[in-house]
Amino acid sequence: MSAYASTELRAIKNLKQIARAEPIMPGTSICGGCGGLEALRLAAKALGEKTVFVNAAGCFTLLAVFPYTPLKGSWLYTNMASAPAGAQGVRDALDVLLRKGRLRPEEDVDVVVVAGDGSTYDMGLSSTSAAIFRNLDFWYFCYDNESYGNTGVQMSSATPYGARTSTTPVTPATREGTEHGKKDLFEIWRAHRPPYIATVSARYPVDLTNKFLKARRMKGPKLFIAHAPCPTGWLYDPEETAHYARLAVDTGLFALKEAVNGNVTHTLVRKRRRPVEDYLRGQGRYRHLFEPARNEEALRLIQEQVDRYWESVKG
Ligand SMILES: Cc1ncc(C[n+]2csc(CCOP(=O)(O)OP(=O)(O)O)c2C)c(N)n1
Ligand code: SF4
Repeated sequence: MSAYASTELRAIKNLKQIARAEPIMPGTSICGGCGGLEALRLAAKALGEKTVFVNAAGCFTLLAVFPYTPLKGSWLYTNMASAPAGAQGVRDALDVLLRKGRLRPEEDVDVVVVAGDGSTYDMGLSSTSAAIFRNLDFWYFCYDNESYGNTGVQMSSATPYGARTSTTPVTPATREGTEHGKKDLFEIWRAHRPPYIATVSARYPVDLTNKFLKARRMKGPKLFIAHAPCPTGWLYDPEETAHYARLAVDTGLFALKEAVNGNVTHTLVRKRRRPVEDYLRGQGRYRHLFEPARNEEALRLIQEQVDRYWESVKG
């Protein structure tokens, strides 16, 4: 049960109302400064202890290396493509126990998929689509570090245009590194008509928490895409994770929004956005856009894409 149950799941207004109890113990094998871990920590506060995490292979698999886990909930490890299918098995087993009276309703637990963008946008998309289609009652937490981080920062279909990865290096023929844009996972899920979809950032913890509290009122598939700055893959100093997490939102590159029964609302709309360059500059994965010469065309394309997105939101 959520640590917020006593407030009857009413929206919180400020940081002080965020649960103090720490759901993730210190001493994990995750890199220092991992932005995804901070988002999961806040999510776990809102989810509470009665949770089964169903994890697709990736960086966060290091959160549960038998017999140790820093999380209070249970943990089930699956291969990259099958976490939603694993979640279906766990939910079905819980439902059978509930039906047979071997589990009391108050003992029931939430089933939460935890997966990186490689599983979420690529390998696990088919099993996710099937789980949403079956209206599985589960939560899906994707920490989107925009690459296959655990295996050496290869490109995923969540890697943004212009970022360098180990499989999209910068060469005279590929001056931008990654030439594709990010898949629109929010819209892919929305086309399946689940009750709840949200994007979240650990730098906006009140917004993140309220989205989890709101989703608790809904049964069925619930997606959270957490922006996950990754010092190891994005090549910046680990102490700057908060800086880049904030800039992603403040430049408009990462939009904070939700869709309740398909209706989209932006939960933060800035009157003035910072230029995207403020976010790109300083990350090693974008260095080639600035040095040895500025790639004006690529920088303009990225800015225009963001401006177009926010223009469409107004309309
Ligand atoms: C079917 C399959 N292919 C490849 C692998 C090897 N593998 C393990 S973790 C990983 C990267 C996962 O990337 P992502 O889902 O983005 O999570 P991250 O590592 O970034 O946390 C890969 C390719 C695997 N476990 N299963
Ligand atoms: S590689 Fe990136 S996402 Fe993975 S644990 Fe390290 S900082 Fe986090």
